[in-house]
This record gives sequence, structure tokens and C-alpha cells, in this order.
Amino acid sequence: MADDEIILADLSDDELVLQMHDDLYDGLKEEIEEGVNILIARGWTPYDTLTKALVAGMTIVGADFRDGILFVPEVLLAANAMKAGMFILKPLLAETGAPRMGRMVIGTVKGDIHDIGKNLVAMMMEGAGFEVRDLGINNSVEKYLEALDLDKPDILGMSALLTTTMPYMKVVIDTMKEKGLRDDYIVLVGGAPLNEEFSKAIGADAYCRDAAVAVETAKAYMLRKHNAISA
Ligand code: B1M
Repeated sequence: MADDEIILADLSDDELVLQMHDDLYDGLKEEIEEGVNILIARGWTPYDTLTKALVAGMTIVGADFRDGILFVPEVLLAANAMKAGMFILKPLLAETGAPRMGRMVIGTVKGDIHDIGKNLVAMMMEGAGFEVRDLGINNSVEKYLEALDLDKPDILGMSALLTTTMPYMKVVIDTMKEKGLRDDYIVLVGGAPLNEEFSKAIGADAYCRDAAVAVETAKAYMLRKHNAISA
């Protein structure tokens, strides 16, 4: 063992979280897995582990990617490490015993391969009691419509991380309108470049800033839907 090797288990919580930010930055998958396991063993909630260790680390990666300090290969490694950590947390987030809330179909739009945020939303929605079908990335309007027809979800969720792909959400919503389907579904949208104004302009029901907001928004809409049915 090298003298300067860091033993993750010897670090305090704060030191470990900072070290995990560094490890995520360096794309160190095994270290991220170990860090997640240590935090969970120390009694951290899956949600805190996810947001404070992983999502916060990814924010640093995002800033340096934007500033040209990191490039696609490095960001891919970071994304892989992040996914490995999320993989450990997924069953823990789903184990909340929450009552069945409703059904959601979610996917990243055509031309866009970013899926970490969308995966996180899917995980948190499952944890909150929603049945989720994840369509993955690069979804055409036809794929969304096919899933709506097949699954009859309450909610359609769309994710876009690029300014060039976010307009595709409007293509999907406009096609739903043309086919007379729009009002049959709650349409929630999210992704870093979106905002409330954009969501209104394209005719979505709501913009969700993050996964926690997506869960709260979905719950609120489901409550409204149930109240409307029973009224
Ligand atoms: Co890309 N990328 N990327 N990238 N990438 C961004 C988005 C970018 C902002 C980086 C930057 O320049 N700062 C920039 C977009 C600029 C723009 O459009 N204005 C960018 C670019 C340019 C690109 C490429 C074009 C780079 C290139 O090839 N030259 C290319 C595009 C590929 C394509 O899609 N066609 C590309 C590729 C990649 C990688 C493959 C290397 C990798 C993706 C790996 C993967 O996802 N499997 C990647 C990554 C990792 C990023 C950053 C660094 C991180 C994204 C992420 O995972 N964040 C990103 C920088 C950034 O966002 N700051 C960047 C963590 C995640 C938890 O947050 O995704 O925002 P986020 O999700 C949040 C909320 O947004 C919300 O909840 C989530 C959880 O809280 N949310 C939803 C998201 N979807 C939702 C759906 C909902 C509700 C809420 O439905 C109801």
C-alpha cells in the first residue's frame, strides 16, 4: 500500500463526502461504491448520500466541463462512477414501503443521451410509490406515444439536458394535442437548461427543478386527479 493512500473508512463524514467529490471527479468507480457503502453503514439516508455525496460531486464535474477543464472522456468516467453509486442506492430508495401512488413513463428526448438526472427521477419516483417505466434515452415522439398507449400511465415525464434537444418536448406535446391525447396525461418536464417559463410555453403541466420536486409535483397532481374523479 502506498504511504499516501487514503483509507475511506478512516475519514470523518465531512472528509469522506469531500473525498467522494474528488473520486467522482476522477471517475473512480470502486471508490465511489465504497464511499456510498460506508455512508449507508454509518446511518446516512439514501437520499442524503445521493444528494450530498453524488449529485453535489457531479455539479463540480459539470462546472469544469462547462469551463473546458474536463472533456467528454473524463465526464463519461465520472458519469459511470456516479451510476455505480446510484445502482447501490436504487433498491434502498425504493424500499420506503410507500403506498402505490400512480404510474409514470419517463424518458430522455430524441437526440439526447444524458440519463443520470432522468434515472435519478425514476428512482425517487419509485421510492415514493410510483410504478415507473423508463424508456431510456433518445426517445422519438413515436416511442413516447407507443409507451403511453401500452402502459396507460398517469404521468409522462420528459428529460432534456441540451438546449438543442429541449424543443423536442414541444414536438411530443404538440403531437399529443393533435391526437387528442394531451389532456389524458399529466406532463412533467425537467433537465438543467429548462425553466418554468419554457415548460409553460411548450404546454407541459409543470417544470421540475430536481428529482425531489418531481416527486412532490407528481404527488400533488395525483391528488388533484383523484379529487377530480371522486368529485
Ligand atoms: Co453533457 N452537457 N454533453 N454529457 N453533460 C451538459 C448538459 C452541459 C450543460 C455541460 C456544459 O457545457 N456545462 C452541456 C449542454 C450545454 C447546452 O446545451 N447548453 C453538455 C454538452 C454540450 C454535451 C455534448 C454536446 C458534449 C460534446 O459531445 N461535445 C454531448 C451531447 C451528447 C448528446 O446527448 N447528444 C454531451 C455528452 C455528455 C456525456 C455522455 C459525457 C455525459 C452524459 C452521461 C450520461 O448521462 N449517461 C455528460 C454529462 C455527465 C454532463 C453534465 C456534466 C452532467 C449532467 C448530469 O448528469 N448532472 C452536464 C453539466 C450540467 O448539467 N451541469 C452536461 C447530474 C444530474 C443529477 O443532474 O441531469 O440536471 P440533471 O438532472 C436533475 C434535474 O435537471 C432534474 O432532476 C435531476 C435530478 O435532480 N431532471 C428532471 C432531469 N431530468 C428530469 C426529468 C423530469 C423531472 C426532473 O421529468 C419529470
